[in-house]
Amino acid sequence: MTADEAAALIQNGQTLGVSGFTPAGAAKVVPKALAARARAEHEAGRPFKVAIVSGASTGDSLDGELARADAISWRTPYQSNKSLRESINAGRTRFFDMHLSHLPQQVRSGFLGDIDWAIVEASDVSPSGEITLTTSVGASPTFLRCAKKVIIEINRFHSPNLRGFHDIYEPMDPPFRQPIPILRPSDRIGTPTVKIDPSKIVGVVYSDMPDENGGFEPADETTERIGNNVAEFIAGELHAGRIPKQFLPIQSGVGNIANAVLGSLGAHPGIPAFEMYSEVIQDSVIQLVRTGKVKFATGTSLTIAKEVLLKFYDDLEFFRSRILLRPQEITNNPEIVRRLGIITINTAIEVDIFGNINSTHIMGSNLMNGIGGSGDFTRNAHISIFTCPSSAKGGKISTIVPLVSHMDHSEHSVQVVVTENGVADLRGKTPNERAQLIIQKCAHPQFHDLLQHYYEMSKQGQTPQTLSRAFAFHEQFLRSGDMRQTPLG
Ligand code: 0RQ
Repeated sequence: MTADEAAALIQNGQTLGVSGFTPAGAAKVVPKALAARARAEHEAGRPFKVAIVSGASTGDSLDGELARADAISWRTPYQSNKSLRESINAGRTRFFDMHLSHLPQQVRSGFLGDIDWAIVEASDVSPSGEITLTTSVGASPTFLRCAKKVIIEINRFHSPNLRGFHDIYEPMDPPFRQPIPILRPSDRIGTPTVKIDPSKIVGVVYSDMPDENGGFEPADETTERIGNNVAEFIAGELHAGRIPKQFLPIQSGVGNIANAVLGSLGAHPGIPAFEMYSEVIQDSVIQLVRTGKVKFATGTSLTIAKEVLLKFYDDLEFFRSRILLRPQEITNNPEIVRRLGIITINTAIEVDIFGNINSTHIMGSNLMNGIGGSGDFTRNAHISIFTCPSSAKGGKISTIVPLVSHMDHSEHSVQVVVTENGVADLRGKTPNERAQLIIQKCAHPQFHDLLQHYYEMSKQGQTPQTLSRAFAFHEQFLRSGDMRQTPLG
């Protein structure tokens, strides 16, 4: 059927489980048609909004188009789209921010209500209901199994030879759950396709749209210094024997900084060729697989620029034994993250002097993207690292603050903080010691005195804090647009 015919089947108030983990593998043409339908309904004076559950973020044809059509009533578990962010922060879309590994089990358990439709991008579907996915797995196997009805978008932009790049495994739910038998990143435990009852498939729509991945900013001096600091730290840990000589798998977060950090890890002579057990496989990983520095990479999405993906498809047989996509419930699974001993590297929006991390909110109130998989990995890591530049917005914001304005990862989960200025190794350190380390090693020199003053005036108890001044930096920014003007209180 056409995308318009598929969109016409969807009713106001229904819940859609959509493919997509980042824009990779996201449903594209049906959501776009649905946005047009919503606009037409609104113009006719009728309400039209749907609830959207995805693997993680999606592309602009889904989250962007639907948000601009004011057609998303409720959204979970993650997003990174400008229009949707605006809709959420303005209160037009209700957003539920959740750990990505939790999503499939919560869908199966009915915590999020019924899934009326699964709309899933595929590279192939057989008459018996065997579905080969494309550049992401995310939560699609669960949506396909749990949804009442299914629409498949066959995307001919993708290689028709993707069978074998996916390892589909859905654990049994408690009390019947078994150990997940992954002992090495490259272990395969499932099937290459998702199998469903074909009678649920009410439509197949064809498309040829590439994934809507934006490229990355080239590494600048700051991100390069952050990357080098991370690489030096990890090489030092290896040298000191705190990372075994066989090395450990790496997880690296999303965004520009994460992409630059991976580039630095790849270039560092003291770091051996390594494996990745991660969530998102970004551009820099593909390059490192080509050079042999990354021996194997598994994730739930292949989030790479169009040109990089086309070259990947040219060399598909080279990558077949080196890249594997799994459900997010498996890539982000705490059991496996802890068992494999993953070194996790994620990005913070702000860090406080005690090592608490805010990954999701700007000035306490406004959502940026969401917690994503950062909590799944951080809490269970062998070594958990957070990176960020020491300042933002041209130096007007210190990313090191007295107290985070929203907390996603607490001091109990965060072991190492890295900025372009240095590395604060927080393992075994008290809150007082942490504060001194983070100010001295990580803060921007412009903010040293302000932070040190806050610490000195607060110095008492296990965790020194002056509650009336803890958000003075944020309050100053909201007043004048510049944290540097924060008065010494
Ligand atoms: O603003 O977009 O207007 O330029 O925030 O910041 O420095 O470009 O960083 O692209 O790496 O994203 C935490 C958002 C970082 C991301 C976050 C402003 C800054 C800029 C973006 P502009 P950068 P990145 C899963 C991993 C949560 C999910 C996660 C994220 C914009 O990494 O969403 O970790 N993480 N998933 O100027 C105000 C501050 C600011 C600030 C930065 N303190 N105040 N604005 N910005 N700090 C696990 C995987 O395996 C993938």
